[in-house]
Amino acid sequence: MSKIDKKDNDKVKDLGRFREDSAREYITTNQGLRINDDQNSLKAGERGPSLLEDFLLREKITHFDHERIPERIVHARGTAAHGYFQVYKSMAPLTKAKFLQDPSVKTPVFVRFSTVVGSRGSSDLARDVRGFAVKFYTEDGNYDLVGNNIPVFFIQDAVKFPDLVHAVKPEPHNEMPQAASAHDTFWDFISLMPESMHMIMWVMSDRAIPRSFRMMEGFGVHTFRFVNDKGKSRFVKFHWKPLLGIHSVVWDEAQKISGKDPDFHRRDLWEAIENGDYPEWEFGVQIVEEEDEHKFDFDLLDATKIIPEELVPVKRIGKLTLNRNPDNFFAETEQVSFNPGHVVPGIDITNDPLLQGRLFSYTDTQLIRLGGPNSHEIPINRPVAPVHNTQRDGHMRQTINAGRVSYEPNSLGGGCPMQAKENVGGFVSYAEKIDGQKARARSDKFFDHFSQAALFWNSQSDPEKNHLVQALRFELGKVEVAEIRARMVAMLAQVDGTLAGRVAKGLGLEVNQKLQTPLNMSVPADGNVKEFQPKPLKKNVGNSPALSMANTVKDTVKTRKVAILGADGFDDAAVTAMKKALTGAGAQPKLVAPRLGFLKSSKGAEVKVDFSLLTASSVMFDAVYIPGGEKSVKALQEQVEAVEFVQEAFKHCKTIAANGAGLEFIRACRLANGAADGKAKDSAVEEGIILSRDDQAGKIASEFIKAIAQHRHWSREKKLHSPA
Ligand code: HDE
Repeated sequence: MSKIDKKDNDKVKDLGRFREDSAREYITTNQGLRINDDQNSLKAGERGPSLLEDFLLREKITHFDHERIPERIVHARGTAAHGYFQVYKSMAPLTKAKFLQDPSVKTPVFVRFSTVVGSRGSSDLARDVRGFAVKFYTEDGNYDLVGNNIPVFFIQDAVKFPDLVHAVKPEPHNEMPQAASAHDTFWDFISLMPESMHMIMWVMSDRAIPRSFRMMEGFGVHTFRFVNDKGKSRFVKFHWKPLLGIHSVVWDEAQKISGKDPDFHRRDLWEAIENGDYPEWEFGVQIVEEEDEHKFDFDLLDATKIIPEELVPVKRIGKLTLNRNPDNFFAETEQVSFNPGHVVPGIDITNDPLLQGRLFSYTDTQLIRLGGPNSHEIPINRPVAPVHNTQRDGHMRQTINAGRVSYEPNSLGGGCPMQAKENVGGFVSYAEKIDGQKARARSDKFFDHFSQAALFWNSQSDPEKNHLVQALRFELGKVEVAEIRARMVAMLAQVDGTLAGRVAKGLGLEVNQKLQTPLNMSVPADGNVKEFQPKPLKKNVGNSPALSMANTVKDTVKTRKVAILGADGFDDAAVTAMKKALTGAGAQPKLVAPRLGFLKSSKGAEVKVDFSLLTASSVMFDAVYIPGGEKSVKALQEQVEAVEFVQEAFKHCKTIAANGAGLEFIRACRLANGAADGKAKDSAVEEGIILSRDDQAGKIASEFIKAIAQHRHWSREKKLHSPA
């Protein structure tokens, strides 16, 4: 048992000793002086000027004036939770990392999810990559797996990161647009960066608009190393697999959520944890033996490439559970600082040039964001492993280092603190053999920019392909400079002709196959200047089912939100039965009505309304149910918001159910095709529309639940849109 475990096996990182509890306490100054009047500043007479001597006022205002710190340059918008990680069985043959040895040990974690581009106050539903940063408080020190929900990145070398971020952030002259890549500077940059094309496929797919943080994958992105206690190293790629499956919203919905509830993802995570529906992910690893380093068509050090799961399967080795919300957003979520350089014995880095740059960047950025070199002492960042070294002083130092000795070697401190040999947990970098010439270059294999982009495209289902095309049309449609649009279409043509053709059609363009890449910048190791844009390797890239969300888990409605639309006189028995069935399956039925307060059911019972039609919208729900009760249905029909609610749920391909008099309401909504023809049958008239004349909701409940578990019913899309 580890030290953490001996204390309390179920314990998450204990911040208790830092937590203020003001219950039944007097208000004080920061010096502990009790304050007698916190309503009035000190004045020369009741109507006189304030006095400079008012130290109470000055302390309070000064503190307030300095409450804000710089937001993160990227990943500014985020939310986080505490939890724990448990390995399924000892990973000793692969790694000596202590937190991956003993299945009975629960390692505390703090996980922060984020968007990349927007400011701290921007919407959760921007089309963007999501950060997925995990801090493991292990007994060997903190291990940070600072990943994303997309397994590749835009660029191959850290030196391009400032350019990428400048291009995607709001444009510098007018600070527009906020939290969006749909503007000229981003696509100008991308259209000149063929290496970004694989990533572009992912960010233009629905992966970039997740339904929930709890329903997205996570990836370490880079290739790392596992090292076991015999010193044997293997390459490893890290994955997080959500147990609820991978699901997304649609773009129209995302834009509407941004207005209706910009905190949608933050709220979703918070509420799930408050409700005891703890989010879970399995930890997966892809292992590549050292001797197989060069057996792939791509370079393992290239962060724009994945190792397809069909080539190297993902082995699930443990589980992450988030079970506690932070007490204070600023103290924990804002002040947490991650760093890919925070590793533990058994896990090591590789020469991926993107990772190498990150190893510098995180400490550097935190020096200014958190105000000095002591941010590791902030409670959320403190390791549970003891810290001893000869670093001293600096802004806001918390530790009181006793004694005279702040250097090593020393004799006055008895030689302490001393270096740790490997057998007592000392970190020893993997002794990789390096033999090369200094060069500003990349290996040849980095230059296949399109094969994996094509692999991603080929692996998508038809609805996913349609969404990707629409996303590109939207983004490029917002671009003002025509040459940029044309350049992007030419770039897409290198990935797939049909893709480029469809995007071009939406933009009113022809596909021009000729790439216009004016750059000539790479010097490979052999010294020959290589064209920046090599000929794409036209390999048969095949298909990887693991890349399509269509193949994800669809067997649960756990935590799904279902709106029950009702008004006074709703069918009591039907709602009771439906609520029972939904709750039993783990979903969350919510009564949405024309007004707040209580509704009177058909039986005269008073039932509390959860949301009014003014504060709720269908984009906040996964499915809708319209019960019978003639009075209720009539009232809803007169309410345009209720009709829109169902029409929008239909448009976004969500499951809709109605029975008894509820069918009248469905008719009034004039949904496309069968569902609107006024001849609702006793069976579903269209995928995901479950209708029954019978008053008893119990009869359709299980069908309704099965349909909700499918997440969306894309077949309906064809009827709504002109073909994408
Ligand atoms: Fe980051 N990144 N990044 N990044 N990154 C930051 O660190 C950087 C990259 C990622 O919730 C910053 O403390 C460079 C890839 C996450 O606090 C900064 C490069 C991946 C978070 C930084 C990358 C990430 C950050 C900004 C290219 C996925 C949020 C604030 C070489 C594997 C962590 C901060 C949190 C944050 C630099 C590329 C993930 C500036 C230079 C690839 C999840 O240091």
